[in-house]
Amino acid sequence: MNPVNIFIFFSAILGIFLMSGTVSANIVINEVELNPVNGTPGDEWIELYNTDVFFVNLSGYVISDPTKNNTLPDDAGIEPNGFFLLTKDLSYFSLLLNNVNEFLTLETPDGQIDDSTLLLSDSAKNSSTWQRRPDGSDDWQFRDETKGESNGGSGGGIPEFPMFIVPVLVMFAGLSLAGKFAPLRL
Ligand SMILES: [Ca+2]
Ligand SMILES: [Ca+2]
Repeated sequence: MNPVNIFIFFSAILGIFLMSGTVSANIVINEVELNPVNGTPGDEWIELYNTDVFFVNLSGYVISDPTKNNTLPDDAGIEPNGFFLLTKDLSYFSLLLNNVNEFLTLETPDGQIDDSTLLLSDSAKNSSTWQRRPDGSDDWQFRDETKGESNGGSGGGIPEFPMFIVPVLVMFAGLSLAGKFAPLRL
């Protein structure tokens, strides 16, 4: 195998490795209403966001704060780049959120921490919420709610490099290994 082919081959391996990093489920706690309009207990809600481009089954995921937790049921799932709301309308969701110094974590079914929030406080009984802006980013902002919808802002989303480059690298590596493509011989 000439040096070019070796380079392409290892590029493909690297691409597959990078792609595998994006294939793991990546669900984030995207928006949190700790203190809803009128401050009614039970009206708090949590918005999850799927940063990946494939459906994720949320069965067995656990949303928690330091003293309470809720496990998501078998029929819970989230569409690619979609949103999932945890509200009192769901019979299984009964997580009352603290207005002050609330800290939430999301665990995968095997107990791995998938995401967590900052230490959040919301003293105003209005429609302002804590939210990642843009969706899935590390930038938390306290602003008007976007329940079940994008938090707005620009940028964010999944890294596009692995998804676009990997199929190309794999194709060239395959052709190269098959001896059908050898554009440069050093
Ligand atoms: Ca509020
Ligand atoms: Ca939102």
